[in-house]
Amino acid sequence: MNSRQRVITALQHKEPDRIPFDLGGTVLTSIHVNAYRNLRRYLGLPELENIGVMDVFQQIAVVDDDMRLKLGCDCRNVAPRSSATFKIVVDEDSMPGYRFFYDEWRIGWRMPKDGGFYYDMFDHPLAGSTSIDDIKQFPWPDPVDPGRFTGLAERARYVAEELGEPVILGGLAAGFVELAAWTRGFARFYPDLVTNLEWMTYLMDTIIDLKLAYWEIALPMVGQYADVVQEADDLAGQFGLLINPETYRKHIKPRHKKIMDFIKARTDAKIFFHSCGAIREIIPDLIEVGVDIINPVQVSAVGMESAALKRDFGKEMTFWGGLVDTQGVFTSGTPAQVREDVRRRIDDLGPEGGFIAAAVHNIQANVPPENIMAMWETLQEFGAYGKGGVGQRPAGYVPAERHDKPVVVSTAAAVPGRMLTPEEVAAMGDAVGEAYPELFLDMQDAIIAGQRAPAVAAAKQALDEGYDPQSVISDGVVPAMTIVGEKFETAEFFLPEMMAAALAARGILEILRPRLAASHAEPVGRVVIGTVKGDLHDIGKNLVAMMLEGAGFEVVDLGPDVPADKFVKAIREHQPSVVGLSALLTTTAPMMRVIVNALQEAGVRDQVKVMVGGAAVSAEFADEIGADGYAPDAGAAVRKARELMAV
Ligand code: B1M
Repeated sequence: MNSRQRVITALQHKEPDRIPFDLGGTVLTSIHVNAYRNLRRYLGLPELENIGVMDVFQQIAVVDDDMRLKLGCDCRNVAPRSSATFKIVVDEDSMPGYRFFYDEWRIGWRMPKDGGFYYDMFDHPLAGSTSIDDIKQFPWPDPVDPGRFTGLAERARYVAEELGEPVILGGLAAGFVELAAWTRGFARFYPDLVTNLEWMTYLMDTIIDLKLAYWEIALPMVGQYADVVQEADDLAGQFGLLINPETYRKHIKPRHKKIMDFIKARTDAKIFFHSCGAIREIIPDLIEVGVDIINPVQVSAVGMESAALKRDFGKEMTFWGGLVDTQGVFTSGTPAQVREDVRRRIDDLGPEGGFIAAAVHNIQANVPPENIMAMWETLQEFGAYGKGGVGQRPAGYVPAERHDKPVVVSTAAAVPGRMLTPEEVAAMGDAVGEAYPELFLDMQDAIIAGQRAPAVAAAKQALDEGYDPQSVISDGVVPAMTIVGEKFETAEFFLPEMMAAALAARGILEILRPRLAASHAEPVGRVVIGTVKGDLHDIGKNLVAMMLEGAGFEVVDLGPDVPADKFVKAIREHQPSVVGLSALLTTTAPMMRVIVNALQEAGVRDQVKVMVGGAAVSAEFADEIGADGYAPDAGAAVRKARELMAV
């Protein structure tokens, strides 16, 4: 059985000779250049002067043939080339501390020269756009530029016929939701789904047209050789979907269906769909629109337990990924723990085919080669089908111990979901004190609904009527944002609703700020916050900052990618009570320890409480690095900051 037959059999939900293994078959199942270099050394493969880069943005390696042979990699990527008219030019000089470039979508990407692992977005071309004309006039890339298709058909034939490997056909670019978020910027994209929907859907449809134009040429060109076709869209975070499932079903799913139908009408290839995070809730929707394969199967996210996924969706969905918990044992465990985890995933996902083994997402820069080989060796040992193989354990077999990263889910009580009416408040008598005036209830409702203009208008009216700025905060913004936080924690609100509300609250705070300064009103406390060096994930950190502001804290936001010395400087300059550190990556969480130590060395540690949060950290980790507190989400962060202030 060659690799192509092995993969095709698994995709048909049948058992091949062994579970197919993917390293380097897609830009989402490969390995960071640093980890690749270490692995080559560890395996005694020749040092390469230049490691080929398969994807500049993520800095992932081309897996060379000697490595492919050694590890028996079954999958190979056949991707379009870049257009004939566009070439990435990296500028090493114009931005202090960074090297950067613009891609053909006019998105700016940069990487710190010192210690950077990836290129990250810093400039979003449609961030300032207000009209649909901007979208119409935007210089979009040409999806059918002949340069993209040069040699594509021949490469596909060669891979399938000469190499006997499956053809995994790459798309034009990322998914339409992702590209909309990247061209608009995350900070605008999510609220736009609530408050600027017409503009946003126009943008999404424009991007879809480009994608379809590409598939229109690529699919017939590759023809019968295409085994798998890739699409993507990051729809979830650690704890659940990033957008409300109803919003997904109303505005995103029909568009996904349009793309999948278009592809299915032109090829028999299976559709591979990448979405990070906790997507369980919409897996039935993905099946319905025609997705055959999901990746990366983020087994440590909520609801993504591997055995349950297989039980519930294994007949229709192939799992491509999920071989090892990359947010836990793969990076920080021992090889023995990796073995146990991998063996368990083989048992969970392997039976009856429908499983292509790959780490969850690209192997990150700091994964030790010993752990990579422990993953691979375990797959060799237990990944064969047939007698004594996958799912056929000898009598007395004890399933591997579970090493899932502990996930803290909020236990906050459910809230009524709306403000009490003045009558209801009055009926409660002394129990709740005075009822909010009608105007404040309107202000709260507007904030909760993410309507910035009416929220700000109500705040202005309150000031005109003689209310002081402090009471606009304490009786308007704070109660509204408390409800918003609770709705987010109880999964009634998702990122778009939460960010729209936070922007409305921010609008009010902007008009209050000069008045508060003039009246010398004291904030509840001051927080310096930032995402740690090397980490560009700032959506969660921004939410935490907005919620803290909404709760009356003064927030000094240092942004993403913040080194230790910048935190020290900010503490000296702003004298905060709390310093907040956020990290989403297992490669950057250790930076928190560096920062805590740096505060100690600089003699400012005793002046502040350190609060940490983000998907890469936990309460145990906070204890371990000597932080004072951990919060799992934005609402909890406000409570924790208050608690730390009170101590
Ligand atoms: Co990236 N990414 N990403 N990503 N990304 C993750 C984190 C990942 C888990 C996906 C996966 O494996 N399937 C993975 C990390 C794996 C690991 O560490 N082992 C990953 C990776 C690998 C990467 C890249 C390397 C490659 C890639 O492109 N995927 C690259 C690295 C970039 C870099 O940082 N240098 C990268 C890039 C990106 C985008 C730029 C595309 C985008 C970020 C955009 C941005 O933030 N401006 C992105 C996204 C969106 C994600 C996922 C899908 C979602 C993250 C998110 O925004 N969640 C994520 C999957 C996941 O989380 N499972 C993933 C929503 C947000 C509201 O939640 O940030 O957790 P969160 O914040 C919460 C809480 O954590 C908490 O409160 C917030 C609100 O409730 N919290 C705090 C956060 N900070 C806090 C601080 C506190 C207290 C609470 O006190 C101070």
